Amino acid sequence: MTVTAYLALGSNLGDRADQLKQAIRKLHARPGICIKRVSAIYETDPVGFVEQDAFLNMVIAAETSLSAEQLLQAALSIEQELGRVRTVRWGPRTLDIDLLLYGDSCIEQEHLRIPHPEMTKRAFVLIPLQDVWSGETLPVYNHSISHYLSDLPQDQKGVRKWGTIDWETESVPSES
Ligand code: PH2
Ligand code: MG
Ligand code: MG
Repeated sequence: MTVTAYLALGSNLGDRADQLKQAIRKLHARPGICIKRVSAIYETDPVGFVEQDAFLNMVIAAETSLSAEQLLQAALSIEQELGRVRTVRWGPRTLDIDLLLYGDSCIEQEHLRIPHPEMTKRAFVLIPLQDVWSGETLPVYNHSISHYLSDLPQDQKGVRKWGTIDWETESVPSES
């Protein structure tokens, strides 16, 4: 049995676009994870801890035979492989991978909450999610993406299209 999961990627330290690309390639290379759709890349003003550089954010849709917990572990280990060091909460990071949706599951565990509890408040998630979302209302939340976007104050948008990523055809950066 496979499930469609949606993951949010973000980076604001180092070679941001390359780290996003490597993250997608590493996810796709894992057994049980198949990347189906990727959004455009957006440059976004930092939210929360604002004294940091702009992020690149995107959202990907993956088909997976992994459990949500296994998918989370895969995401965390890829964050580590790409040099993530956790210092300031919400602070600068080479790569952040957040699980947004896992089919229409609702999961409430200490380290794993799905749907992501903040996703409908963040334009840097909702705008790229629109690129890859094929449904109508979001599971559990039960409203459309545009409903939540129109609820956000204008000054919280701060999301500009930056480019697109060609993760399938470019060669894998060497890992020596
Ligand atoms: N991630 C955060 C905190 N703030 N701001 C933007 N623009 N993009 C992010 O991915 C982001 C953030 C915590 O994960
Ligand atoms: Mg995050
Ligand atoms: Mg995270």
